[in-house]
Amino acid sequence: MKQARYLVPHDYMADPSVHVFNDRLYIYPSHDWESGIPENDNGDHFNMRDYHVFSLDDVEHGEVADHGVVLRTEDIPWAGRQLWDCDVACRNGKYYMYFPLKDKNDIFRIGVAVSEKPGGPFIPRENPIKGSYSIDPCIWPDEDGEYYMYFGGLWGGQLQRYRNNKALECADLPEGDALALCPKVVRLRGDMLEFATEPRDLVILDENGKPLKAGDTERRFFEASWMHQYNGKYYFSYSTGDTHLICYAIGDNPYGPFTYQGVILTPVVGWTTHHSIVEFKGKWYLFHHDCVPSGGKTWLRSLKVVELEYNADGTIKTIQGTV
Ligand code: FUB
Repeated sequence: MKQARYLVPHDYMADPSVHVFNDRLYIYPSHDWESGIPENDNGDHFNMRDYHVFSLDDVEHGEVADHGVVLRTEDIPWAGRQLWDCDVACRNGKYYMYFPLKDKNDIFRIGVAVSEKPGGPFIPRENPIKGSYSIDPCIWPDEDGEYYMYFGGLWGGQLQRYRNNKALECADLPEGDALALCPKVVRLRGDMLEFATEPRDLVILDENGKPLKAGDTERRFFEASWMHQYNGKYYFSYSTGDTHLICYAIGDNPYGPFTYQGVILTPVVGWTTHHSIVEFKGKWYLFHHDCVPSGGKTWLRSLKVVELEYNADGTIKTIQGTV
């Protein structure tokens, strides 16, 4: 599959988190729409208000089933605005959706909603996860039986408003030779509803074993965490935001450290780039989005999938964002 396939041509969907549940691929995207809010660096134009779930059993030609609206802001008791990139995990037969949403004070928190089925609907909890902040949760069910959440995002994602899991008086975004802000990793409690511990920094090292610097904007983390495993190694992938790349780093365990490896996806048409990587029926796929169908409107993104390939040494072959 050398040419990417658009998966939901009749609507705008972005930020796909994709998992195999019961031998079927389930896609959990953000749902873009034309809300009329002008574009700015804070991401106010990403004013999403609900989620759909999609599923399919053949990536290249299969029909994409729409499970309909599975969660809406108006059903979330603590909601302010902006449902951004979510993820879903299955534990003990229940499905847990993790979503970033601004609360009534315009602060991003991460909430949980629960379902008996992968296709929802998901019932939200009364309050967000205690101690949660920022955006883009990604859940990794590890072989050790524990579930880990990766999260964080710069600029509109508000990560620069925190240090050591505490809110700052004023946002502080490092620059130049200062160390880059790290994505966060935290183990989830057995009931999947709260953090089991304090979030930790997930450190990304360069080829000399030094943590990436803030000015290294083509390699440092910006948003869109994803985790997968290949040949026993942990692959942490992410967006570099304002340089529009999907990159990856490899580590030996869920906490890292991880060492930067390279670019998975070159820039797509649009501003944001966001992805997930999943193996299905013996092939690996990169799910992502671009703004080609909307004619380049950055807030109206469309879901795509393309095959992903590894080199013999375990590195990933770079995919052109234009295919
Ligand atoms: O969709 C809103 C935000 O845009 C996501 O949370 C980010 O990762 C970026 O794709």
